[in-house]
Amino acid sequence: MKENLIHRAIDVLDANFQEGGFTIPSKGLYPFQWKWDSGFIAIGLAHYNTDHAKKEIETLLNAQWDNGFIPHIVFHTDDDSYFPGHDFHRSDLHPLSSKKYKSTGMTQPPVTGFVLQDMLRIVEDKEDMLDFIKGQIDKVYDNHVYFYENRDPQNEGLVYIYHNWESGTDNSPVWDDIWDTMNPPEYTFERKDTTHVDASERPSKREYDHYLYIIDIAKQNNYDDAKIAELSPFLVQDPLFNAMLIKSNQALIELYEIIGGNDDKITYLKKNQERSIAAFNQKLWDAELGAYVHYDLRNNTPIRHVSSSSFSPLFAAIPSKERAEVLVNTMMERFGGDDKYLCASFDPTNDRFNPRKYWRGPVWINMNWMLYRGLKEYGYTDIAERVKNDSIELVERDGFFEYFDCRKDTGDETRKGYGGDNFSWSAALIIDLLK
Ligand code: 9YW
Repeated sequence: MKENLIHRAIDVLDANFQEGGFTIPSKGLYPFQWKWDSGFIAIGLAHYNTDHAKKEIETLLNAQWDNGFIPHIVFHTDDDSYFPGHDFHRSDLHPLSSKKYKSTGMTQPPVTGFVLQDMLRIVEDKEDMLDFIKGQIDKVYDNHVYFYENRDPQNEGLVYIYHNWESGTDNSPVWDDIWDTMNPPEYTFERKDTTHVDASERPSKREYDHYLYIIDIAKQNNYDDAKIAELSPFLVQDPLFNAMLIKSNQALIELYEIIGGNDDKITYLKKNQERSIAAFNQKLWDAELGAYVHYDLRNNTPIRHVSSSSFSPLFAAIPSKERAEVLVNTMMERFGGDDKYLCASFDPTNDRFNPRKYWRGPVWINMNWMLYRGLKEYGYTDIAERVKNDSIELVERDGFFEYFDCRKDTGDETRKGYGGDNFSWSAALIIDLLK
């Protein structure tokens, strides 16, 4: 059973690996290279094809801009099965964007630092991997410097995202609060996602109007970070994004310590790490909800909802033992009923919860993988095992889909997962969970 699932996962990853040296998340639906997908995919690849794992990261980092920025999508080909493509995003507007690769002008959660450390954990030939890491790590470091120097206008130790696509959790109900503050024009465009996936599992047309409008404002300002901080209607300190930065900071510190030298970089990272963790605990913790929440920097107000992003700080060792206890209790009370798989992407007790729709409720394997690791680290072994087993059960029964219904009984005998099929990070992280 276990070996069979691993073989099927490997088939998914191999079929999605492209000649250009990267892996598409899902054929048709997502035909390019996505930043945080690449990281999770490399973790899976490291278990059975070190060359592909290294190539995945190398290809992504080749598309880095001269200011250290790493884009969220690298458009390696002219595939027109995805909207909005490179002609809408226009990365060339930024003076320091890559001259070689077309990309978006927004980023995604900074996972690459901890991914390098995981690749080292996984492979047998540590020396060979360390050589690879030595050749790449400074690019990831530059990316962290980019964040601290450009995405933290009030110098708080927390970085902002300016678009919901930067969060990785595209249509989370958390963003509804922000959509309420905006009134974008009605755009005319041809959706592609709904030609691949049932529209009931995807964001609405009106939500896409918001997504496009925020990009238009960034483009009018040539993707200038300071201008975006000043003008973007969407400006958020996201707990998931900042937890990934903190997790990756720690990985970079530990990797540089293994490599030796680099004292100035270690000092810079440690200084920011301390500030970031303190600010995270101070600003993003909601004592009443017993969870970490998003902060709307544009409107100066916390966005008080519990989502799977609220639990990601466990993976980055951010909460104290006591606070972790409160957080895990919140999770079990709201998300952990016997009728549900862990872990829904949005609070099942909230009116906005929808178990079928993308980031508004379904289970995502990447979030579960992080949660599993975090829970284990804090000593919640039984709950961690449940998260792991739930993930495996869902994939085994429903297929290597993009997301999964969190309800044990959906009333549908022929149930399947939702979104894209043969989805790369679901395959990659199942391999890591099973090994
Ligand atoms: C889109 C590729 C990406 C993920 C995101 C996920 C989805 C793409 O797919 O966004 O067009 O909306 O939300 O996290 O990186 O797998």
